[in-house]
Amino acid sequence: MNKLGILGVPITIGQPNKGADLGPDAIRHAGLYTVLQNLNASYQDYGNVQIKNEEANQIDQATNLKNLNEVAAASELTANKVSEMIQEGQFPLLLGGDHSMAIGTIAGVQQHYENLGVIWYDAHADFNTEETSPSGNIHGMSLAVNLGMGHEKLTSILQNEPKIKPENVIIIGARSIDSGERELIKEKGIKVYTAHEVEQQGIESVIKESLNYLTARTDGIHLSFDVDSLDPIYVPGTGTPVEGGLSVRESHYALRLLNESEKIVSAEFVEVNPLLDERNQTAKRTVELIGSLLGERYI
Ligand code: 5AB
Ligand code: MN
Ligand code: MN
Ligand code: MN
Repeated sequence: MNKLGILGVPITIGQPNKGADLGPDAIRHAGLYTVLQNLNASYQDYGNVQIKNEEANQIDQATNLKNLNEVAAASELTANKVSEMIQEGQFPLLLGGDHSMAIGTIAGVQQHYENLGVIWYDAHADFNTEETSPSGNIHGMSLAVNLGMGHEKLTSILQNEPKIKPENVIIIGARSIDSGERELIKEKGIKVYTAHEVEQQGIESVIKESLNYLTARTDGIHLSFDVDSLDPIYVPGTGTPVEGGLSVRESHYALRLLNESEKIVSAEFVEVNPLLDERNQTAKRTVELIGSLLGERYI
C-alpha cells in the first residue's frame, strides 16, 4: 500500500442530526494513530476539509433536496482534496462525516481511474434521487449521484459524466431500501448482497465473489463503509440505525479479505456521530475496523 493520507470530511448537513461533523475527530481520538503505529504504517494526516455546515435545512420546494448548495460546495472541496492526495501518491483514508461526503470523495478518486469499482457496505442503498427520496436528505442519494442520477449541481462535481458505471457497484449488507430505490436498483441492474444473502451465503463467499467480479472489470476498487451496516447493538453512534445488521466479527473478516486482495485503492468510514454515541464506542469500533482493512491480524 502507498503511504496513507488521512482526511476528515466533517459534513453533517447531508442529514438532519447535529454531530456527524464531529465523527472524524472522534475517530482520531479513539486511537487511530496507535493502530497505525502498531502496523508500522507511514501516514500523513491532512486534517479536515473546511466544511461550513451552514444549513438551509428545509426542503427546497423546487428540488425536494435539503441543503443542496451547501452539500454541493462541500463536495467540490472534498473532491479536489482527495484528488490532490492521490496525485501526491497517498492512499486516501477518509473519515466521516455523513455519507453525502461520498459525492465528493468518489469524484476525487475517479479522476485517477478509467473504470473505478465501488463496494458500498451499508444498511441502506443510498440510491434515492430527488424524485424518490422520502426525506430530502442527500446522504441517502450519494450512490445514485455517483452513477449520474440526481440534481445536476451534485452529479456535475469535477465533471459532468457519471463517475461510476452501474455494473461496477456492489452493495453489501442492505436491509432498508425505499420503494423508489428498489425500482431504480432493478432498472440499473445493481448487484446487491442484502443482509439476508450475507446470512445465507456467508461473508467470505460474498466478499470473494465481489472481489473476483470487480477485479476482472475495474482498475481499482473504492470501499465506502457506512458504520450503520453493522447492527446497532455495536454502533449506537450513528443517525440511521437499522436492526438485523452485520456483526463485528464478520465485518472484520470482510475487511481482512479486502486487505489481502490488495485491490482497494481508497476507503472511507462514514456516518459516525459522537453526539449519538455511548462512550465513543462507535468511533472505537471504527478504528478497529480500519485496522483490519490496513492489515492488522489477531496473531
Ligand atoms: B445512509 C433513507 N433511505 O433516503 C433516506 O445512512 C435513509 O448514508 C438514508 O445510508 C440513509 O432518507 C443514508 C430513508
Ligand atoms: Mn450510507
Ligand atoms: Mn446507511
Ligand atoms: Mn446513516
